[in-house]
Amino acid sequence: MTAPREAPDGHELGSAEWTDLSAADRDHLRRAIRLGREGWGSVHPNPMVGCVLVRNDTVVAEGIHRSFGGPHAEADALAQAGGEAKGATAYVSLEPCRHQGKTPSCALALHAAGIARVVYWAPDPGQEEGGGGRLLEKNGVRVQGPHGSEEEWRGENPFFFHRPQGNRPYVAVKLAVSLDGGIAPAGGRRQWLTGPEAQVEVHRLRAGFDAILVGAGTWRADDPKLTVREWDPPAVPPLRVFIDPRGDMGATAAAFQGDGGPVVLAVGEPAVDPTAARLGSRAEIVGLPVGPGGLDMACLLDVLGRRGVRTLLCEGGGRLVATLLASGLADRLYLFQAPLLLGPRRVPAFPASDTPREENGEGTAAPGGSFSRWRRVRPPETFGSDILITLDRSL
Ligand code: AOF
Ligand code: ZN
Repeated sequence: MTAPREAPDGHELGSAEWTDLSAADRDHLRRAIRLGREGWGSVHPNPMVGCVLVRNDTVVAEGIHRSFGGPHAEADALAQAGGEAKGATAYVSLEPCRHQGKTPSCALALHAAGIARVVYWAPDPGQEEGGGGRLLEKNGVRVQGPHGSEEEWRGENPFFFHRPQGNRPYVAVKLAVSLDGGIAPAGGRRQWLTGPEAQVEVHRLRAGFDAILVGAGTWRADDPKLTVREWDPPAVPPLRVFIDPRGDMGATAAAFQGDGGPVVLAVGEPAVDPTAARLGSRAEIVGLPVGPGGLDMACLLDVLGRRGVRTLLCEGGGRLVATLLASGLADRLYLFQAPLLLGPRRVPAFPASDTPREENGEGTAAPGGSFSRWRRVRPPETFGSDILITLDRSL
């Protein structure tokens, strides 16, 4: 649709530490990483991978893993290069796979095509998939990799490098915040904080997740559809999950009109039967234990994980986001900073009651909470007048 976003600059990718590589090597490797990003929304749960083939300082082909089950980046590049691949160097953002999966082994394909040298970025952690680097070396190909750190690899391919805990899906949180730290004007009225460019980016992000989640305050104020409208729709539209403790969502809600992924309503256990009777087949009703802080989010994530949701994007509101952050349930934060002030009666992004508390002034987290550190994944990006900061919870 649009060109893949620029790769992080060298510093952010730690390429200064790629000491075994020349400046030209680094450029080609960064290009491979950048190419891989075109797979967002269509390759998961596979990783995003790009490949650049270079012979005599000339790029002979660029390959991308474009769709789940489709050719890997190396196969895509080799198909374009034909005989030009002989003696070339392959720059790949992931260690070429050793195994025969849905597609043949990339390590063997590179060797068979006469590739002389392979430079790769991230190792493939898979039991069968990994080890392609060693296989290539055994076959007389010069191999340089991995480069970078696990945090960098995870920053680029968050789902692929995620280490799941139980059934819990990978959880990203998106929040648009005013300069004075609000998410909505007084009374929680609907108001777009970010501009159209940021909205497109949010739809692009949605396309890469299995499910989208919003809290009760947010759907009451916004009546969102949670569909992918401003980006190429993914093969499987994301599941749409609404928190609705009392089962209040009406059949006229926008989510029930038109197309979109299935709708899940997460309600308190007592509301299950009446809500199911009222909404019929419009929504799947999930009953959750109700505690003092609202519905049990860990339980919801467990249920969704068992239902096949591997990745989830929470789009607010503030209370839900604060709960996920404070209870250590969020892995990534997409923070859009919008250039406006909402004033003293704004709805705060992080309501005080839900943020982790210091106890005894010693910095211990509130029960279940954690003062987790967050690491910026890439330099801040601008979308129109808004700034996106992407942060991962440190390992
Ligand atoms: C590569 N290059 O472009 C990708 C790789 O079932 P398959 O054949 O599609 O294999 C999927 C696995 O292969 C995936 O889990 C990951 O380990 C690796 N992905 N490897 O050499 C690529 N996408
Ligand atoms: Zn492969």
